[in-house]
Amino acid sequence: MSQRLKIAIQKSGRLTEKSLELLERCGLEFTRSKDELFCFGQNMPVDLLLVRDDDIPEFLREGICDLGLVGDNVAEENRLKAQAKGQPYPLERVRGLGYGRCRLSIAVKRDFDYQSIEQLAGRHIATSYPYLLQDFLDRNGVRAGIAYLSGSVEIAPRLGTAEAICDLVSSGATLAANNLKEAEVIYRSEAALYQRALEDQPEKQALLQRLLVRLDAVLKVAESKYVMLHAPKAQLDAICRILPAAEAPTILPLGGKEDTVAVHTLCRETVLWEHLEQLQAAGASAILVLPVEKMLG
Ligand code: PRT
Ligand code: ZN
Repeated sequence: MSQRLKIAIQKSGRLTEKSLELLERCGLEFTRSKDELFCFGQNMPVDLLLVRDDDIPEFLREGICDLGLVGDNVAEENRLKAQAKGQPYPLERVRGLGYGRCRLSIAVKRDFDYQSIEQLAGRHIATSYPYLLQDFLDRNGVRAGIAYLSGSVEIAPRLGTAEAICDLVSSGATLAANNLKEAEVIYRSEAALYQRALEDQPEKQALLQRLLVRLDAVLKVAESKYVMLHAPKAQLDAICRILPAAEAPTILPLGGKEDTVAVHTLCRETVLWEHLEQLQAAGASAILVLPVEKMLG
């Protein structure tokens, strides 16, 4: 029987929708129902396991699955834990996936006059990430107490169980709502593709390579936008310099307008509202930003 590649993704949480979407954009189709633990790959020998995100590194280590889409924060915490226990950690980060971005930060009460990490010496920090936190404290030569909490870390200072916390932050709204402020960013994270060692399984390895070609194409397209605009000829250079990671632009004449041209180009980095504002300020008009569906070469 030919071998099937097993990919673990989060069953239900912040990464679930984006992970499924990404795999679908790679052309994978599954017979799926969200409350099932297993999704069968219909058009390629690639199946899905829907699990808690914290279990993904362990599933990879034990060979229950071959690939996992998981936050770097979870993978790195597990790597440090294995390292501290002298256990092997045969996982490899294959690609960053660009979603699930967050940072692991130390936060203190808003009225704490925070200046430097030394101020945390001898204090208690509540966290769900004891190994990443310990690693950061060690690298900075600070000795502090770590209080492990599996959730609701942000309420620890209010309960008086810790003076500081170390938790994931994305918008910062949770910290603000709990009267806390960010003091140190100790780790930056995004969802990433991890694999276990597959050297002894050439069939699975070949499948992974096929998947990676598609994944790279999908990731490349994700940020790319096709931009069209009208530019006064005199401002053409200035306008082209604003376009992020732009290819050589196509410049077209505009019927009935001597001093204006149309500019078409592919931007390979995210086009932000700030870019559009700058383009407009430089004299561009009729600015269109179009998504790119597929791209080869
Ligand atoms: O049930 P399961 O164990 O699978 O899910 P979970 O509850 O452990 O994880 P989940 O779904 O909350 O997060 C999954 C992954 O998403 C994390 O491991 C991170 O890699 C990533 N991620 C990105 C985040 C956040 N952003 C995030 N903001 N994970 C959690 N948060 C939490 C944070 O802990 C805090 O409570 O959101 C709050 C802060 O958000 P802001 O926007 O208020 O700053
Ligand atoms: Zn979790």
